[in-house]
Amino acid sequence: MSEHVPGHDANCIFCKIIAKQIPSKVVYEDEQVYAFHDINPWAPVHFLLIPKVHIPSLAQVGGEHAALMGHMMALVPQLALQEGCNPYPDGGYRLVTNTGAEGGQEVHHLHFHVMGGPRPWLRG
Ligand code: DGP
Repeated sequence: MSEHVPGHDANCIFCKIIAKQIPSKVVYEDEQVYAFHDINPWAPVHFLLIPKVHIPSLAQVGGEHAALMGHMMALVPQLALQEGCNPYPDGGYRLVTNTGAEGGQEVHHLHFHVMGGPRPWLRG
């Protein structure tokens, strides 16, 4: 039997990763967010940064999430360097959030892909 936890979707794979019901390679964790290596990396550095609260996608983000979004954006440059992306401007990284079916979203828990490292890997 599973207890209902506010902000947690028991059927969501990323909520299960946050709850440590599915193993992942952690990059960073605090009370609000979790970051972990993508299981299918497209780049030498590829991790996902997600809020712990279940938000299906960027389409559901509103003003009430401003502080959380600011926290996540401020973490991106710090975690990118921590994970081995080279410094701006000769290095850098790509930040992507796929949103909805036409945006190519497969996992419906908001996530930011952070991808970088030496080329060639960049598409488009
Ligand atoms: P998107 O298309 O933006 O929804 O990408 C979802 C990403 O999530 C995809 O790059 C693969 C990754 N992913 C899916 N399932 C798992 C998992 O169980 N563990 C990890 N580490 N990554 C996963």
